[in-house]
Amino acid sequence: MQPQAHPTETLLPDVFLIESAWEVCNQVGGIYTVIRSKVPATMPAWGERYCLLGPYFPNQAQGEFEPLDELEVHTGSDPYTSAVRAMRAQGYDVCIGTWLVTGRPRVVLINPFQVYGQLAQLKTNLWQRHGIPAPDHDDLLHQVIAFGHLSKIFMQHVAAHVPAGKRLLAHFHEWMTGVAIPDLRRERVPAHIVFTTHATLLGRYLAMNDPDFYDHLMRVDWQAEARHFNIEPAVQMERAAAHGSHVFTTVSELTVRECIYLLDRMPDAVLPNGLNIERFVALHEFQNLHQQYKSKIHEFVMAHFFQSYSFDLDKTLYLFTSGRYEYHNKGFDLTLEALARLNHRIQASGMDGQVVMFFITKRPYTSINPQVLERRALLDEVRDTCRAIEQQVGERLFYAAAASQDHKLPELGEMVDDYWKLRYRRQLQSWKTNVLPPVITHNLGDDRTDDILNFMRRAQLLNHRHDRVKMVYHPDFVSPSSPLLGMEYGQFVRGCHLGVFPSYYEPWGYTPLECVARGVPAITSDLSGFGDYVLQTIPEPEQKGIFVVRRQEKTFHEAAEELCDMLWNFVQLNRRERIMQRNAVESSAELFDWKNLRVHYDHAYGLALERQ
Ligand code: G6P
Ligand code: 1S3
Repeated sequence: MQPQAHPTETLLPDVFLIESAWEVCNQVGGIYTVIRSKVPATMPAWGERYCLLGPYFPNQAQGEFEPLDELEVHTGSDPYTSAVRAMRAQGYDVCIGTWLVTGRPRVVLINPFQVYGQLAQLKTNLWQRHGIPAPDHDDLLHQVIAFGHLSKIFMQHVAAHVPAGKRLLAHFHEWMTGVAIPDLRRERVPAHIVFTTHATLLGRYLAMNDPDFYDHLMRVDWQAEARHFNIEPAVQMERAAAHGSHVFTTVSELTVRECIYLLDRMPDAVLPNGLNIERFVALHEFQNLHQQYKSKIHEFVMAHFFQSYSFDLDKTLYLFTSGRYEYHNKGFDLTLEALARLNHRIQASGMDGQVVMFFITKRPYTSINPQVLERRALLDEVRDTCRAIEQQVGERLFYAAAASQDHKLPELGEMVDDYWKLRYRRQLQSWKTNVLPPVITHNLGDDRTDDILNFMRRAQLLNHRHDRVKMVYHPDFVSPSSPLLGMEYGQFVRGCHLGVFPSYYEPWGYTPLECVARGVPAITSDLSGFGDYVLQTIPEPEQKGIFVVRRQEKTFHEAAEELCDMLWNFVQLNRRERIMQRNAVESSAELFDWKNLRVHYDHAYGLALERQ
């Protein structure tokens, strides 16, 4: 049963809430999006009683954190400022201020390195008190252990400063912050503790390495596997946090199964992830943005392909996938297989038009491929020449119009100087080439063993003129400073026609949801938390432009065929149908607004307050 929405402020006015996450003011992956996007829906309910806690890394915090005025730190009487003062009095370096994101929440950041001198003792304590081993030479584990110790001290001080009759809720995300939980329980710090795991550590490793992960899940010997993958300390921390919390939660029903079999605790609640959905007052505005950013993608595509051969951009569809480079888990393998099949289908059908597929991920590379940069630079020169001609013709035409006796349009070609005509011709002659457009935009550190490239080579998906599915593998995130796709990721998403994310392992998966929030249709899978949630909550999701590939109990080839069918149906839509589909997608985005999904957090908090 879905918990009912209720205004937290009227129900829990006596509660202070700390949310602790490694990614507060420190973007690493999806948890940053969870915490940050939830703030606008959290602040109206909790206001001053809400505080985020995270590790302090100066370079990361630089652009996102604004420290509180020292006078306010000295005079503030709330439990958080009081706790910071108390810690500083003990000699600790603790920052308090505002996270400069929509909603501007209170945030406390603590530098983990300040207790590195005590690491040996902290590790001994972990082992003796909780049986958690901690090896040497693992810096992430060291940071986590140090931060766990410091957060415990902070929580102790906050608890001591919570006014009489009021209560403290401490919500930890992931094992990296959850490591504080065992000691908080051991020292009986009066806090109601919630722990959320966004994926199980072992689940991720097993899914990456075992093609039958879901079949074997029930029989996994967690300790043997943790040792096998050399991740036992982190797995032990995760288990200790799961078992030590009053309320244990995760992000999807799929991860619930992992928690049961790999962590041996059934989660008390599922907290699905949302976004801060911002809708335009006028519906056509987001459609206009699609057109605007699609034009920017056109520029890239012209530069990349037209030197070798051209095609009709008006009949070109932009598809993309994106995410961490986990070839199998993110479903890149399935996507490639389906694209190869789609390529044949379009060729065999004689259908007009083509697809350009972007793979946006992050791989070690040495440089942008100079050939790709050159293609772009040459096209820029062609454009400069066109602009010069346009200006010359414009001025001469205006003069001719004013002086005209017969009111006829003059021959425009005659208005161009020979210099520009020659330059135009020479540039085009030297620009055109027979070399195929590269399938990858960068020079990879190791391109022989790259799975995406190897598939393209094997399947001959190499941007031949006759290929109707063209490939652009961009092994770096999209950014406004890039000379290739110089725009924000969100703008790139808007400019595309369809996002393709048929993951094999994905506890939640924000990428399709980020498409939906921008009115772009998306494909997900029933092995992703998001896809599973969609199947449970939206009847006929395909009517809303959300397509779920069935991968549970299906072979790879069955799933690839279903994905290919979905892509095939999509490429056959006409423009009007695509516009209508985008409208339907956009209108469903509100279902995933934190304003509606926050209720699951409220429910978990209610549960935690009943337990101690
Ligand atoms: C938006 C714009 C329209 C444009 C359309 C193109 O809806 O408002 O002016 O024609 O996008 O859609 P397409 O799916 O072909 O990129
Ligand atoms: C995890 O981040 P990830 O990409 O390592 O948490 C995300 C937020 O809950 C989730 O969307 C994702 O599936 C998990 O894998």
